[in-house]
Amino acid sequence: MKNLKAMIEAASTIALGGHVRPDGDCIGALTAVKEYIRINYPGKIVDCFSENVPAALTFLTEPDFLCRKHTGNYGLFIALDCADSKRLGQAESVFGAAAARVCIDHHISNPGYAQINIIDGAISSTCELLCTLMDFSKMNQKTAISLYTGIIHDTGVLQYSNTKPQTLKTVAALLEFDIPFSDIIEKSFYSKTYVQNLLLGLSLSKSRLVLENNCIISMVSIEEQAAIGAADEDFEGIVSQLRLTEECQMAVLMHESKAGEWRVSMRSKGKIDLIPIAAANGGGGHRVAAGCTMYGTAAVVYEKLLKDIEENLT
Ligand SMILES: [Mn+2]
Repeated sequence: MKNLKAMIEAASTIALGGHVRPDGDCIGALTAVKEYIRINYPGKIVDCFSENVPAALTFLTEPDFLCRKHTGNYGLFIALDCADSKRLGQAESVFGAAAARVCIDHHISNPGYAQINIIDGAISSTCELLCTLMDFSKMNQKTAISLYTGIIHDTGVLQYSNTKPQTLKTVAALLEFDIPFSDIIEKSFYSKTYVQNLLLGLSLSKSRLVLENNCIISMVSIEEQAAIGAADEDFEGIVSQLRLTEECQMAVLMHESKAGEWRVSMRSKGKIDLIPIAAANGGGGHRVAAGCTMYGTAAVVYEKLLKDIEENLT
């Protein structure tokens, strides 16, 4: 950790980046680190690289949060919540060009692609991991809100099996900052727009139980998505609803983001390990939450994925 502190101190320009299709943990980690550096290391330039922030998380960000144009190479790049440098998306080249590189992550599949890798595959979230690296006495409420949001999102509001006694102790320490936790949960986790609810209804009504009820799967085409005016990020949370289906062991949501390009989100109740299924299709994630992108017609990607799942049923 001393190394990380020394690296931050040594760099005058710092870039932060997270994974493509950013979620609550990713945006929470970016905004928390940005704010923590801003208040504790005055004078540093900190630029954040990410795809667009989902609407439900914009309460964490300022309008100029994302770096649209940068000049020169950074003294330090800190990759957050990102298991693979390729998943940094457009920031991958910025990462590669930085003088020093750090990765802070909790994905078990992370090979450690930076110079300093702080990776804990057993911890709930990158935001919980950041809490072990940050000095709470040097944190402000804004930082605490970001970290809390990340932990809440990756634990499904402290519900998933990755929630440990230490997670709750960390959350208790964050609540000491008098953060509006009820509002954060409702606004960022449960609240849905009308279009998002329509999309949820469509996804549920199109779902099928397959593989002797082990798996529930739903596919939404780009035409169906367009017909209700939904965007890619409106699919957030739908696979978790599918996973609640009593009969199944795992849930899959496939949606076509471009013609012939399918984004696949998977959730398991624990028995089925999703990592090999995602890895077989160039994706990654965790044992109980993973994803990948597949290419082809609906019928082709459906058959291929079902075969991969079947091979990994125990
Ligand atoms: Mn995460």
